[in-house]
Amino acid sequence: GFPVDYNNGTFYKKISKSVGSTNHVCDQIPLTEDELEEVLTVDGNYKFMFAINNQFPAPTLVFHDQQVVSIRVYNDMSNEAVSFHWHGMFQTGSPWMDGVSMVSQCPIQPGEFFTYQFVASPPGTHWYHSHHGAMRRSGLAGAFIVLPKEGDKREDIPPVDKDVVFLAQDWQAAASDIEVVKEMAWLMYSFSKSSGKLGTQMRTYDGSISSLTHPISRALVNGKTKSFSASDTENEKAVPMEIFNVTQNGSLLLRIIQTGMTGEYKISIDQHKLLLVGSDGGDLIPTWIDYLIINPGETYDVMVFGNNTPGNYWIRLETTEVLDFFYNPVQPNVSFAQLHYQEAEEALPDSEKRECTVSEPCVMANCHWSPDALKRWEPNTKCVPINEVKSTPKSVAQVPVPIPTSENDLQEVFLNFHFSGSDLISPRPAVNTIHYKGPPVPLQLYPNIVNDQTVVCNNQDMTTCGDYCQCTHVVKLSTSKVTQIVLMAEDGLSTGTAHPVHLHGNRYYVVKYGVGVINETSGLLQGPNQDIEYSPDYRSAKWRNSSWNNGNIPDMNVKDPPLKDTVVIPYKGYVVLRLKTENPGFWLMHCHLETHMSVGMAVVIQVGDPMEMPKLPDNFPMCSSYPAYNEPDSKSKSGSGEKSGSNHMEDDALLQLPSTDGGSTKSQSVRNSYHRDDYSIMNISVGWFVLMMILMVLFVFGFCALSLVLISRHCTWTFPARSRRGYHDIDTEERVVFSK
Ligand SMILES: [Cu+2]
Repeated sequence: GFPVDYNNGTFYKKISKSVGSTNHVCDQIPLTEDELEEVLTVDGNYKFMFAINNQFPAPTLVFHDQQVVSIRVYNDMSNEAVSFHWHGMFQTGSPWMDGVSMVSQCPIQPGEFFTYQFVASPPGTHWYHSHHGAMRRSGLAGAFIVLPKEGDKREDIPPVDKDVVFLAQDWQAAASDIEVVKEMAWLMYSFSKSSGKLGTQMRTYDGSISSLTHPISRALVNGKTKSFSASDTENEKAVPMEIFNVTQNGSLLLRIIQTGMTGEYKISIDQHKLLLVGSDGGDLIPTWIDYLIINPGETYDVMVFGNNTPGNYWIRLETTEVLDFFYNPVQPNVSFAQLHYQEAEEALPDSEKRECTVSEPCVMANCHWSPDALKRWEPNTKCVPINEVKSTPKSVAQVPVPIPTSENDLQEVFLNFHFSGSDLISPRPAVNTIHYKGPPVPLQLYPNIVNDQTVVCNNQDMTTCGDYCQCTHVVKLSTSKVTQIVLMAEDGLSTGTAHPVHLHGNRYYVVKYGVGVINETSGLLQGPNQDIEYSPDYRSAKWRNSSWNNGNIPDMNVKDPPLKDTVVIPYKGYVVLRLKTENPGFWLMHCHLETHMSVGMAVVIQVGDPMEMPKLPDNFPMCSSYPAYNEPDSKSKSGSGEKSGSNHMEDDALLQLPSTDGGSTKSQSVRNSYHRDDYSIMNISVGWFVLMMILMVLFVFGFCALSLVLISRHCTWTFPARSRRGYHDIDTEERVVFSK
C-alpha cells in the first residue's frame, strides 16, 4: 500500500519526503478508480498490513460438514513466509494440513503456493489464520464456517432470520505486530517504544495483568471501528463503524470470533440480552446472558432478537481493565459497533447499558475471575465460568464425556502456562518452564526427529536442558486412554496474566475450573489456588489431596460440560480438560495471545506413535520441493473474492457469503500518515519514577553483561546448527531433500 489523504471529497496518493524533522508533501495525485477500490479504512490511520485477496478482514469461507475442502494459498508477499491454520478443524487423517509452520508443514515461501485439502469437520463457527510469525491481527485471519449437513438443523433454538459473522480483534495503530511481539520478547512492553512512556500495562478485576499489552488498542468489528473521542483526528471519527441490521421481532445469529493478538473483550448490546447457543463448534443449551467475555482464539454463537423499541443501540466491546499497574482505578476502554432496527431511521445510538440490579442481576458468561473479585467492579453480576455453560443433551450423546474405567485407563498431564524467571529478571513465556522453539524440520514430515534429544525435550528428560530450557517441547499421549489435561497458570511471581490456550486437532470437555486465593478485603488475588501443589521450579505439579488422583476430582461437571478448543486459564488458577486423544499426529497446544505464543508459550502434543499416524501422501511438498508459482493467474492473485480457475479448487465446495450487512471496510474516508502519540498513561509519582529509573539502569547493565555471555556462547555453540544447509543431524538422504 501507500499513504493516502482525503481532502474536499477526493482521495489522494500522498508522496512526501522528510527533510530534517519536518515532513514535506511533494505531490498529491488523485487515486484512480481501481486504487479507490483497494482502500481499506479500518481506524483511519495509515498502517502497513497484510491482506488475503485484497480484503480485510479476509474472505469468509463457508462449507458443509464432511465436505472436502481444497484451498490454494499463494504467497504473494515480498519477504514473509506464511502458513494457514484452520482453527477448530480436526484434520482427522490429514495432520499435515493443520498449517502450523514447522510442526505440520514447512512455511510457504514468497512466490510459492500450497494447496490445503481436508475434510470440513466439526460443524460450527471456526476461523482460519496465519500460523507463521505474527501476522494474524494485521490481516491474515478470516471466518471459516462449517454448516451442518443438509437437514441437520438445530431444533432447540429459535429460528434464525439472519446469520452473520462478527470478527472482533484488537488493533494497534502505531506499532506493527512484529514490534509488539519483540517488545514482549524482551519484556519491554511496559516501556513501550511506540509510546515512549513507562508502564502501559493495566490490571483486570482480580488485580492480574490485562492481556492487552497496550491499553489504547481499539477493538475492530469486521475490520471497522470509529472514534467518538474529541481528541481524535477527523479521519478517526469519519471512518465507518460496523452496523448489524435487525428487523422488529426478527432474529440475528452473531458468529463472534476473537481474532485478536493480545486482548480480551467484554461484549454487550445496550438494552438487549444475548442468547448464548454455541462455542468453538459445540452446541450449548441456550442461555440468556448480558456480557460475553471472549479471548483470542475463542468463538461464540449468540442470538439477538429485535424485541425492543425500533431504534439504534450500541454494541460495546469493553476491555476488562479496571486498575493501572499501580492499582489506581481506571476506566475500561470501549469500542463500538451498532445494532440498527430496519424500521428506524439511521442515526448514531444514544442508548445506555441496562443497569444490573439485585432483583435482575446481569449474567457474565465465560467469566474467569472469582465472584469475590468481580463484585467490586461489576455489582449485581453473576459470574458464569466456562465449565458451568452446558452442552446440549444431543451433543453429549454424540460425543460422550470420557470417563476412565480403571486407573490404567487414564493418562493425566499437568501443563503450566507461565512466565519463567523472577520478578526482576526478564521472565519469558514457557510451558512447564520450557520455552518452545520450533524444530529444524517439521515434526509431522520427519516424525523420527522426536527421538533426537538435541532437538526435543520434555520434563522426563531435563538433563539436556539446563537452567534456561529452550527446545521443541513434545508431550506424548497414548491413543487408547482417556486423557485428562490440567492447565495451570502459576509462576510464583506477584502478578501475571490469564492465558487462552488452544489445542489443535482435538477438542475437549472443560469439566472443572479453579481460581486463585482472593484477599477478602481488597478483592484482589493474593496467592495460588490451594488444590494444586507446584514443584519449586514450576516444571511439574500434582494434586495437593492425593484422593484427587486417578480422575477422582470432586465437583467436576462430567454430565454436560462444554466442548471447547480454546479455554482461558485464570491467573493462579487451573482448568481440567477431558478428551479422547484418538487423532494421531503432532498437535500444537499454545497460548493464543500472539505475544506469548510467538516467544515460547507452546507445546506439541504428540498423539500416538509415528507408526499410528496416517501415511504422508507421496507427493507432499517438503521444505525444498514446494512448486514454484509457474502459472500466472492474475484472477487468483488480485482477488476480489473470485474463485481461481485452478483444478485444485473444488468449485462447488467454496461458497462466499457476504460477511455482514455492512460489507467490507472499503473506502469512505481515509487519512494521512500516523501522527498521534496519545497513549493513555499512568500518573507515576516522582518516587516511583526514580525507583524505576534505578532499576532500569541496573537492568541495562545486567542485560549488557548477560548479552556478552550469551553472544560468546551463541557464537561458539549454536552457529553450526543454524547453518542454511539445514538440520545437520538427520540422515543424508533427508538432508539432500532439505537443502536448497
Ligand atoms: Cu498467554
